[in-house]
Amino acid sequence: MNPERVDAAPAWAALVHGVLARRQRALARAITAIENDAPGAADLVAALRPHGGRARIVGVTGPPGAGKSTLIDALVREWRARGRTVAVLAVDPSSPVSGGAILGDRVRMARHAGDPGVFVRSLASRGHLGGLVRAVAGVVHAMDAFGPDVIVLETVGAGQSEVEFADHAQVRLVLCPPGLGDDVQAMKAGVLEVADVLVVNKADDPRAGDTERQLASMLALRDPSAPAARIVSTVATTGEGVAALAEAIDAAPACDTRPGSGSGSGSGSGSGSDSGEARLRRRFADALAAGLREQVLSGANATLDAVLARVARGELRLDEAVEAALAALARAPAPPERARTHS
Ligand SMILES: Nc1nc2c(ncn2[C@@H]2O[C@H](COP(=O)(O)OP(=O)(O)OP(=O)(O)O)[C@@H](O)[C@H]2O)c(=O)[nH]1
Ligand SMILES: [Mg+2]
Repeated sequence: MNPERVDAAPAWAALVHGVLARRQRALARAITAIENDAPGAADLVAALRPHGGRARIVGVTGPPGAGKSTLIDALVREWRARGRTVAVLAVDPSSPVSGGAILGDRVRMARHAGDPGVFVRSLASRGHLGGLVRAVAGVVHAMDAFGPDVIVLETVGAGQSEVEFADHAQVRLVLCPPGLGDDVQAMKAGVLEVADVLVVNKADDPRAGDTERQLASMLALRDPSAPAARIVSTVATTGEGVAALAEAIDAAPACDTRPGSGSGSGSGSGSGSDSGEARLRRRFADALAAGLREQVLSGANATLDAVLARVARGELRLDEAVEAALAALARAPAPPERARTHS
């Protein structure tokens, strides 16, 4: 591989040009800069961002081993057969380095190596989830500027973070392999709520029918104002059901989740603007929850710490403390632009 040069900020222009010219190597270098939060990387993202807006962004989440990567591989083949170009971003919030799963993905995806219509990249957390969340947003912008027809975002369903990542997507797939048993109920309700397509992958498993029925009854309980979700069964290893899944993805209403992207940039904006608003609201809620969590855990917020101290002294129950904290935050003045960056 070409040794990466760490270019100074003036080199962004060349890199941006390379990405827009659809040179994979330029995109790879741009992503490395964003991932490493290189000096001026925010400028790079800002330069690339206006060039996006074309790709349909598909999020794929589900428990470890559900078959996400195998299914994405099968979808990539299906899309390529339909003449579409694809970029895949695999995100592993649980592992500090590109671990086994992602390495496996690389091997699996190697079959697409040399195809200029397929670009694959993975990101791991390196122990700092906040950094990863930021990097993913930037990388999606870079991939978008590169101009593929489809961007796929794979995230392991290992915590609440998958909802955050899935909210970058316009169409969300949640994999529910058979054999989860009661765990289907236990699956993050939030994840099921935001799914556009529930995929019963590993449909070659005899328990797949049960899973489908369980999911169907859970969907019936979903908030009726939520957009309808479909259930599709697939066998990723053989490709069975993958064409139908591609159709379901095309048929799902694409909500524009790109913040500040109301600049009329073509077909990326879908019909469901209400739903787009709801998604932005959820993204904000998730990001806010993550931010509050960081502040509570680090002890950086004196207001929250004061409430916590009252819990420790037995003056407040936990639920009362939450109310008190929310009330205290509501009284706090809105922070000025670029409030303190650390405490
Ligand atoms: N029988 C069967 N096996 C499958 C199917 N899809 C995937 N698998 C197998 O399930 C295993 C896990 O597949 P992956 O694609 O790596 O799953 P993943 O969800 O990406 O896993 P992580 O990224 O580690 O969370 C592999 O051994 C696949 O061959 C399927 O439809 N049927
Ligand atoms: Mg995987």
